[in-house]
Amino acid sequence: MRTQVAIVGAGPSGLLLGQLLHRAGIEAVIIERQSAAHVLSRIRAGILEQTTVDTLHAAGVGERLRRESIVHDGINIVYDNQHHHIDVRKLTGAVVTAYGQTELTRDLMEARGAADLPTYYEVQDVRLEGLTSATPLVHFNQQGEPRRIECDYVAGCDGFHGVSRRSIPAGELREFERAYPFGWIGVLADVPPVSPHAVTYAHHARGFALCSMRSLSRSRYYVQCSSSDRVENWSDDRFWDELSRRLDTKTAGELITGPSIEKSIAPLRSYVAEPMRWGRLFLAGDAAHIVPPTGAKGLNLAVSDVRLLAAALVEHYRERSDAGIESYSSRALSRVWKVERFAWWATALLHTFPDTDDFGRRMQEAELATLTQLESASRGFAEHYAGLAF
Ligand code: FAS
Ligand code: PHB
Repeated sequence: MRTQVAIVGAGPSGLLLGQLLHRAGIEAVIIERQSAAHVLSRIRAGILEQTTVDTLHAAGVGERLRRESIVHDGINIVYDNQHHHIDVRKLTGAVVTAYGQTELTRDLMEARGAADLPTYYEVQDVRLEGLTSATPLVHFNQQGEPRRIECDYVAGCDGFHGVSRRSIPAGELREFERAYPFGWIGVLADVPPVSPHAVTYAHHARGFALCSMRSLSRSRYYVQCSSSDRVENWSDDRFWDELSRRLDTKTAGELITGPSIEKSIAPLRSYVAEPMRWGRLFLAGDAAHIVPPTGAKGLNLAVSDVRLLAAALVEHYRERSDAGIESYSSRALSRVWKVERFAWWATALLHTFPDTDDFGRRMQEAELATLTQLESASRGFAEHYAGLAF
């Protein structure tokens, strides 16, 4: 088959790119290793920046988000049994929006299905060929049948473990990585969120904790755990007890617990691959970079890549200009590195590290006091959290 853009991966990056290209009259085919149900079964991000919300509306998939999302004016920071609120709207004029990645992905899948756009799920053995030629090829198998896509460009939206980044010759790729000595165990529970109008980040000697939500009746909570920990070690009772210990007394007293409906451990890592383009292959989202979820940036950074890539491809096909294509990697990476720094800084600030000495702990406490008591520090944090302007 032939198309203009072959998209590898039907996560948020691939589906959003497909939707933006479709709205611009550009043909794209999406191939996905998993089933649609499996993609939707992953519980991941929950907080959207304003630019992400704007992009979803521009893509024509923001109606349910408008109805069902929860707008947050700020976020809470808890440490030393103190509870501080950072008023993001007052400090930046922007807000953040709670709307699960699962729902965003569902909205994109439904829009693609309604337009009957070519999407192949449960493909195997994806292989990219001719990426530095004018006619790259994407090979894959579906139900044992070998298939091939002839295209102008390939969008590698296949996440950290995908095939696209690995299709760039090792000598062409520069990789930067920081693995953290801990992970997050996350619980989804059908109980009202303890703080429905703001996400709460907690720093405690026992470790980091986070209180978020998916709706006013479904909560998402995390606690820092060892990177070698296993879900089986965490009964619901243990999880709720540990979460309560890491919150301030007032918030812990208001926590409503209940049976977990999902429980999983996510490793924390910072990772960037440069460049984000090689020949006719573009990388977007987790295929190119990973941020620790401490700053709620993974999904939002994927959306900002897709915004840039979609605009570059529209400019190529409509205006016969390759300026956007030529500058995609450098422009995307400029934002990627600023967001990587924020997520790395927030992770260092809020988590406990095994090798932190007494001086290091005092520095964390002083940084938290500065962040919550000095308006200029709060504003800097709020500007990053709400999302950097384009
Ligand atoms: P994705 O990984 O979502 O999607 C890539 C898609 O490509 C997948 O569907 C995969 O099946 C498919 N694929 C892979 N290889 C393929 C191949 N060879 N052929 C075809 N398809 C292939 N971000 C936050 O902001 N907050 C969070 O709390 C948070 N929690 C996370 C927890 C986990 C366990 C993980 C892994 C990530 C988390 N993230 C979080 C980040 C996450 O939200 C990503 O930023 C987001 O999913 C990025 O979307 P994509 O770039 O589409 O990548
Ligand atoms: C979530 O709701 O899953 C969430 C919120 C904030 C984060 C990370 C995850 O920083």
